[in-house]
Amino acid sequence: MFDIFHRVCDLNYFKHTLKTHTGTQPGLEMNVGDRVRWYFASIGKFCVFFAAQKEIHNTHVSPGADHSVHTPHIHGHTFDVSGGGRNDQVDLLAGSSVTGDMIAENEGRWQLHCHVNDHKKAGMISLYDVGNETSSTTSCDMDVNGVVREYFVQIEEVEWSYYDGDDAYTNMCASPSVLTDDSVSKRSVESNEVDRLGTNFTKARYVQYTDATYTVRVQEDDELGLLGPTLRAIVGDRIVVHARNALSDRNVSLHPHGVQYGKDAEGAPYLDGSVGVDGDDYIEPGQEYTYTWCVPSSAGPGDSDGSSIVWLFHDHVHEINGTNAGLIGTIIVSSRDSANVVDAKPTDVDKEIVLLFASLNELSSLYVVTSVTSVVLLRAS
Ligand SMILES: [Cu+2]
Repeated sequence: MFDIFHRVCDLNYFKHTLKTHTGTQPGLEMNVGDRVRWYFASIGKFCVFFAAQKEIHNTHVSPGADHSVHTPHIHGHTFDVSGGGRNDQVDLLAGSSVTGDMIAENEGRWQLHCHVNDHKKAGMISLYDVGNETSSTTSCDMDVNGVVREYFVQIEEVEWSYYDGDDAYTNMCASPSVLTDDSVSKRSVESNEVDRLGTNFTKARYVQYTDATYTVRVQEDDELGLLGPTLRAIVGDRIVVHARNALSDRNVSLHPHGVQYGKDAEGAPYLDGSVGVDGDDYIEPGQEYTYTWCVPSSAGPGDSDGSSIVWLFHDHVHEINGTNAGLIGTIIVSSRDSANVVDAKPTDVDKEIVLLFASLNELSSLYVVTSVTSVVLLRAS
């Protein structure tokens, strides 16, 4: 039996909202074991999330707004996009609609939000509730052939240069040879215009180490750039991430997409009844926390995916500022029938390259004050 949900949200001129109240949207409630069909749709200047049992028409169409790309993302579950593989978020252009089927299996209050930074910042956030009418708790059972994949990740402050001074841009999308002289990228790094901050910034990164002493770093692939380590697992495994916050004065977290987690391993503080209770929401400077993430079949490739699937993990304490600072990494999950058990890589892929396509806004970074101050001091000297 499918629960068919309908929900209308509005975008007014300045605010992107899910027409939410403080708390869950009425009707966004389900129980463990329910089969749920999500309808996501967007139409030009306003967005429509169909996702609740009864339809409530509260749509306001306002003139002028034109932010019609949305990426609604749910915490706590994944769904199968009709004709499009497994995901926990969808891409919506104006006039498009996407359907996703999921089985509610993770009890708790979970966030539903647009992953476009401006939209999230403007309030496009809601919650949905998964109750549990049975006495059994949500399980995180490993496959009999499953493996515990253990990672040691330290969150570190780094001095980062987008341009190394030679004929190469470090960790940018393009090399100088393919940029025209008036391109924004080239002007950003080469111009001395006063409104340019230059190429060197204080950033934060997830850095992988071999063990809990955090002394020996794991060799990184060059193309990762700012990206954190690629965490790997095979369906049926369990991922254990020991995380240590080495930043001097900022709380951080690791929030994963795709994999399954309980409220003690979500890494996202919001009004779900567990803020600050379990220790996962934020790791204070100098502190450590261990996240345990399960990798059930819903975290692996769907029927129309290839032999592996990639998910993000990122800071969710200051989701926008943290990711702009560089706190982003990936998780690659391989299917059980085509993975190397030792390294969890898909056996039918010769080489994997993980690339991040993102516009990092230094003015929205955790370190904006540090970076701007150092530029001002440098110019004053
Ligand atoms: Cu989120």
